[in-house]
Amino acid sequence: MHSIHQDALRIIKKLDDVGIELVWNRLENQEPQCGYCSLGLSCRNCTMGPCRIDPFGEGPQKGVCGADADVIVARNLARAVASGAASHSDHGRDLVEVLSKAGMVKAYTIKDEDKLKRLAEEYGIDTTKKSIVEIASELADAMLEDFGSKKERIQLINRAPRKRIEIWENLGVIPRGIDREVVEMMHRTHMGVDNEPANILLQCLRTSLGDGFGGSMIATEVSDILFGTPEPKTSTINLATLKENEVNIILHGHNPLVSDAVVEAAMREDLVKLAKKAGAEGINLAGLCCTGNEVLMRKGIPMAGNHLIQELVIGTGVADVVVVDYQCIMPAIVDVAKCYHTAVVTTSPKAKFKDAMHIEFTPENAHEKAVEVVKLAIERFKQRNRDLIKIPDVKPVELMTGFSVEAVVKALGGSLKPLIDAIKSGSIKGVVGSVGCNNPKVTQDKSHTTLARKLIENDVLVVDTGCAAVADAKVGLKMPEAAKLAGNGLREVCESLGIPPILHFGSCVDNSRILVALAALANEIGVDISDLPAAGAAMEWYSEKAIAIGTYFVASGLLVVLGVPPPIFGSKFVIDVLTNKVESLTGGKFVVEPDAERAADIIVKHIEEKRRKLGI
Ligand code: SF4
Ligand code: MSK
Repeated sequence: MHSIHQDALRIIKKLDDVGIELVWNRLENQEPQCGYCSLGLSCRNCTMGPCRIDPFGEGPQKGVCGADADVIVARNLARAVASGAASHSDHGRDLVEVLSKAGMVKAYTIKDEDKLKRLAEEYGIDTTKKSIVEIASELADAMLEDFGSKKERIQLINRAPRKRIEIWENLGVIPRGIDREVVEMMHRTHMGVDNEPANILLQCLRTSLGDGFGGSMIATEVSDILFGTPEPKTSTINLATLKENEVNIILHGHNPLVSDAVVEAAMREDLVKLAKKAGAEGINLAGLCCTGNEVLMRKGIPMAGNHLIQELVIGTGVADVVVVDYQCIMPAIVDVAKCYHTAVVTTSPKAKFKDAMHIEFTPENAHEKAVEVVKLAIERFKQRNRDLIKIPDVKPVELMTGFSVEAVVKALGGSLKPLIDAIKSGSIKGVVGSVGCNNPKVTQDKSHTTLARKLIENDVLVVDTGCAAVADAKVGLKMPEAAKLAGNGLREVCESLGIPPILHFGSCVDNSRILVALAALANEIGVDISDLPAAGAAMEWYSEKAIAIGTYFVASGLLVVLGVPPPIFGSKFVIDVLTNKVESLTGGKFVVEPDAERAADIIVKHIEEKRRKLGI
């Protein structure tokens, strides 16, 4: 089965009936996928190759240059970590560049001045007698130095507990600069540079930390400063959030810079009037993937779905415009859109799509371009083919969102102490970050939701981000009423606070909120992150960004369960390091377990073990 959800299954059938090719068909067309690549045993890092290593030991055991299986597998993994870290971090840099202009351009102002000042002070900036615009500009300059300069360490790494920082210092994996670690990773994996697999894997830790405590953390913090720190609110989710009688604009990608401007424009009275003149009852917005998570967390904009919904949303026949920024946007949506009246609009000079319409957003023009997108959607609304319309006949599911770390602390009455007390008393056994994507190799959302249900049953508080968060929301796990599915301890805590047992922490870059929360918990208790009864899981991951996230969780001392096997099984050495030896270095490790029930058992056992060691 492709998905556990009726909304998805109904549109898949509709599109299948008319022969529109979807991600699952294309996966089938690719099968059998290359065994060498799946094991990480192929290399095309230079033109003496491409090379591959025979996993059965009968064929070649060395590439043309002499690299063996361990080197090739480690190098391939390293390049994936570098790409994932680069993606989050470049997203962060875009936000910092806008921060430097905030208040000076029409579309972007400072929404959270307190957070701006707190961050500025954390960066050592004197905020007295300075205007908000001046502070924003100075903070942006200081943050840009984290990307690449002569610094010895990035600023926000200092949020980690002292013991954790010492572990990293001893391993030599403190990131010096966000860009620097990515560039060095690419350098090391060039032919003839770093040919010691253990050394390559250490640089994986450093590069990923430059993402988690660098690029991603900056992206989250600056998004909060520019667009507001999320607070709890309710909204709705699934394909039934699309409205037949309204102009539908789908917001897809990751960076809130574009989606936030479009949300503002869609609320303008003159544009709503224009939509009504075109025969619509209004303008409806729905999010996809992480840009959807961003506007859901801050503005309560409904969510159409997660990664594997992106083609299906067009298949409803009512998506008038799909406006995208970057990351996780399948080129295939342009092909599906050709069968409908839908315009796919790209907005970034670094993410153009063949045959899509390009409306380039800059900090200076975002306001006008957002209006242009809304007007385009109104025009496209008029061109809908009524015969092709089918919104799944299901009810939108309600959800609660907006749990920034600040919001959690506020809900707890101003400090983390009540949470620590609940953990100590055993009402809450531990905390798990459930993160990552959808992957067509896995029934959509089955593993995410199975894991989440089993964890809360065992009194484990789940915080989720990205597509995992969307999965949990679609089955109703993000409403306070879901507390009745939790064990008695967690249930009581949730009911007393009026919160769900699964807290939405945001988008992919917002995994940094999980790091901040765990670091704060560890600091408050006076232990290291690796001592906490905590873990991470990415049951349906697909992207290189997820590899970077998993790696910075492991580097931070967490057990991380992966539901989709990473391409490392061609090297016994790399498997042994990542699933075993790394634990003696960082306290964290990877476990690969595709079965979500078993994954939950592993995590619960791990949490019990950590509790035992803490004596609680
Ligand atoms: Fe082959 Fe070595 Fe070149 Fe990779 S770097 S393609 S293993 S020769
Ligand atoms: S959108 S990286 S599919 S979580 Fe962040 Fe979802 Fe994964 Fe993209």
